[in-house]
Amino acid sequence: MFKLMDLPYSQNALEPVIDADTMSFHYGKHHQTYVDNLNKEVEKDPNLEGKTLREVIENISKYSVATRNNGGGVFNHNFFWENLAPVGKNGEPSEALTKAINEAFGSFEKFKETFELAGAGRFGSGWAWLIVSDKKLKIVSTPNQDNTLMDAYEVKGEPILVVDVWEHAYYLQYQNKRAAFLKDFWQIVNWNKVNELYNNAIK
Ligand code: MN3
Repeated sequence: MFKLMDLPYSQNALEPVIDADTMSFHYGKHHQTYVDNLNKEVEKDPNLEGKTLREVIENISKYSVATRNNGGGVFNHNFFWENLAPVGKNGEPSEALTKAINEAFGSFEKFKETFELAGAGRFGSGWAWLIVSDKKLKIVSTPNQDNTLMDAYEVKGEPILVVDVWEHAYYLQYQNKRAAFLKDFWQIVNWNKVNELYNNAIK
């Protein structure tokens, strides 16, 4: 059985970028529902028994559509919460990551712009990701709860940074202004975590 992860901070810790109300619904209701619905699939499919979430995601083509949607939902939200940290306690991109970003996108500003556009341009619900693919940085967006670790998804790579652009991620605070949420998002990126994920991904 899968469990809802503990948040690495309190529900108001990401204010003013993500307020406690949004966090309470997003983590306490939406994320919890993905966990509950994934566990319903575990009850139906003995092949899910004893697997790690990562194993399920990497072999998602073997499982049901509900497992893809809810397993992805659990994995992506776990990843997202760990990608965030309170304003002023969120570190900075390492020298190695900054160099790779400049090589891939021309400048840090251009990288941010491209990432924001990937999020803003995702029609409907989904995610924008910074991934390492063949040791190079790439920005992609995925629909629904898909990610680039899924064998069934067309783009492959190790995620290092993600932002949730489902309306539930921002609507209580930002209403229809997804682009404004994406601009504010940079204030709470946990660069220490992103640096660590980058270092592991290029090994
Ligand atoms: Mn969400």
